[in-house]
Amino acid sequence: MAEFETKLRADDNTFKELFVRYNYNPILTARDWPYPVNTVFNPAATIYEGKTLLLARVEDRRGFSHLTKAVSEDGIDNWVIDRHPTLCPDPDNHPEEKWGIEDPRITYIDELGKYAVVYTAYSESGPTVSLALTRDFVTFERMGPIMPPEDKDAALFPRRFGGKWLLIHRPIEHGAHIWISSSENLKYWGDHKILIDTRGGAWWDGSKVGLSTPPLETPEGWLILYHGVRQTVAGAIYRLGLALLDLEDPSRVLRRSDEWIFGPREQYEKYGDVPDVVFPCGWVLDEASGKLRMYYGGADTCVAMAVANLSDLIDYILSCPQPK
Ligand code: BMA
Repeated sequence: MAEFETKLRADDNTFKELFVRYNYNPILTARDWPYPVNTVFNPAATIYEGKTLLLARVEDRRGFSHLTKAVSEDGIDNWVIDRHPTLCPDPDNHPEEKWGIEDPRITYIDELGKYAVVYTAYSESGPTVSLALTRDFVTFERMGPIMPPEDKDAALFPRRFGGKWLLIHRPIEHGAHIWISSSENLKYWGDHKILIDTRGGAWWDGSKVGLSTPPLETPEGWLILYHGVRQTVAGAIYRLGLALLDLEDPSRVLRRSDEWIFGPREQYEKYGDVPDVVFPCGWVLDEASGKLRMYYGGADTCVAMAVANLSDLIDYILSCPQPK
């Protein structure tokens, strides 16, 4: 028996995970919320006034989502949660938000001195990508839908390339691939191009792919974390993979991981409203330590965190194949 246990431990160590889960996951659940909600998941993340700010998707008991912020000094615990929703759907002025707003991604845009929050607006016309700008996460300037439905999983790059903004997004029809588009004014988008395709068949990302966290600028290129979905007879499995985009022309994919690097394993990832889902919408780099904190939804029910060394992620993605 003792020998068996030693063997098991040895086996556990043979595969070194790039992202290590926080021991006290989940970090936020519906029970922590200051008002009654069904679930809290898929948070965006950024640094605001030196603190970690999460903008979580909060689903009420009708099934509609809104966004509420939680702020922490160290990004790990002692979260201070807004007493009321931070950003609510506004169906009177924005009918595309009738069934809620979901899955935000935050990018700080230096040129504007504002944070861009790109989120999924949901209504009977299907999910679509909407944009709001804010300086303080209290008041928001809504720019409305920037893509026609069906589209989701979008985030902005923090700066222009050759005078144009770039957006990564995922139109749903025709294979559910990840696309990249450009704009001169953040409102009207064109030059649409497939960036990362679904690989079909047996692949872990065979049925759908979508951007997870906003692109992270590194000297080697833009680091991309994306989710891939595999449909099985038991349902869908949401896992994560990495890609690297060219620094000056992010429509060029330099590398893409063949294997998934993080997937549902723990109770809070495997059991919940939607089983077998890990779904990050934000990550925060601690420059001093080089540690990257990824915040993700577990099973569409709670918020969890996992940490990686950025240098390990870069070493790993540079060892991955160049897509043909
Ligand atoms: C996606 C989005 C996510 C969700 C995931 C798993 O399409 O709706 O918000 O976490 O499905 O249900």
